[in-house]
Order: sequence, then structure tokens, then C-alpha cells
Amino acid sequence: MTGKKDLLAEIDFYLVTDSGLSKKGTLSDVQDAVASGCRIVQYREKKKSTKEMIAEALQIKTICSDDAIFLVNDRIDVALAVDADGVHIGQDDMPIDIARAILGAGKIIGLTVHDIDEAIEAEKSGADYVGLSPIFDTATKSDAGKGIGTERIRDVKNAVNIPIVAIGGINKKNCKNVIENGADSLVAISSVVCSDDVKRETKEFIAIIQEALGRIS
Ligand code: 3NM
Repeated sequence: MTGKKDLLAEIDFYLVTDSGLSKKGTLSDVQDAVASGCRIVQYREKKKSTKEMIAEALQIKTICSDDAIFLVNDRIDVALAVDADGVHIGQDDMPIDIARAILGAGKIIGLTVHDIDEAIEAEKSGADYVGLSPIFDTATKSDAGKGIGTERIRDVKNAVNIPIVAIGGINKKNCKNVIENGADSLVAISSVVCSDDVKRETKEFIAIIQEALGRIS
């Protein structure tokens, strides 16, 4: 009934795929990240046909298996077609109450927010986590806007009880600071998928995050 919602409490490094930036391809990135301990994968694909997306999503679902949460960005139809664990949607996508009615209570819905008010609203409307963005300036998403800075993470952390996933311009140098300011998890797309060794990068992010979260010393 609850699907993989319980796993949300354990997420640290969060993989978002990007076939445009990836060196080795989306499936290879997912495989490597999950093999290195990544517990949450978001399939974000803006270029492929629905048919191609469904075929790829099915393979990602198999890779994630019971080990990692598998979400689809934006495309609720694709998430339903492959019975993914849930979706990640933005402020201009389908309203969350309608998405929930379509997906059902057991699925995970993440919502992108940019400030405290949107985060409070997201929690009220039933989001399971918020993606807070963009923390820093980023070239990966052209319309992301100016970075809000790490202090805003703490403000949002104090305002909501659902997990906060930080995104936008995060790398291995600044990620400790992101976690220490209240993020529960973080995304670092270019840092990871543009690297020669996704396995190593994922492991290193996880180690830094876990240490900053105080889960290991
Ligand atoms: N969403 P990188 S920023 C997918 O601000 C995405 O909502 C953003 O890429 C938002 O980790 C972003 O390479 C890209 O900066 C993040």
C-alpha cells in the first residue's frame, strides 16, 4: 500500500538523468548510481518519444528494483504506464491534487518549489517531498533562474516536515554546506553524469552527505 514511501527517509544522493549531458547514457548512469548505493532515481527525459521513454523507463525500473525509488519527471502517463514508484512535477505541471487522484495514495509525488510559501503549500497539498531550487546558479537548466543560496534551505526546513531535496549548481565542493543548511538529500546532475566515473562520483557524494547528516562519522 505505501509502496516505497518508507525509503524516502533514507535518501541521500538523488540521481536525475539527463541524456543530453550524459557521457555514457542514461541506463549506464542509473546502473552505476544504483550499484554505488543511490536510493532514488528520477527519469528526466525531454527529447525522446513516449514510446522510447516507456521502453527506457521499464529498464530503469528493473535496475532500481527494490533498492531504489524510481520516479518519472513530469510525465504522469509514463509513470502510470510502467508502474513507477511516483513522479516529480513542477509548479506549472499538473496540480498536485489531480496528480494524486490519478496516481493514488501509495505513489510518491515530489514537487519543485522555490521558496517557503511554495514549500508550505506543497506539503499541504500532499507532496511527499519538495525539490528546492535552484540553490546555486546552474547552466544545466536554462530557465532555472538565479541561485537562492543555502540560507534559504534552513528557512524551508523550519517550515515543513517533508524531506527537502536540494538542486541546482551543486557539486562535491559545496554539497556539504547544502546538507548542513538543512537539505535531506541533493541532486548534482552535471557533476555526476558528465564525469568519467559515475560509480565513483556517486559513492563520493553519498559519503560526504552521510557524514554531513551525521549518519556516519
Ligand atoms: N531543475 P545541475 S535546476 C533539473 O531549478 C533542474 O528546478 C532545476 O543541474 C530547477 O545539478 C536543474 O547540473 C538542473 O546544476 C540541475
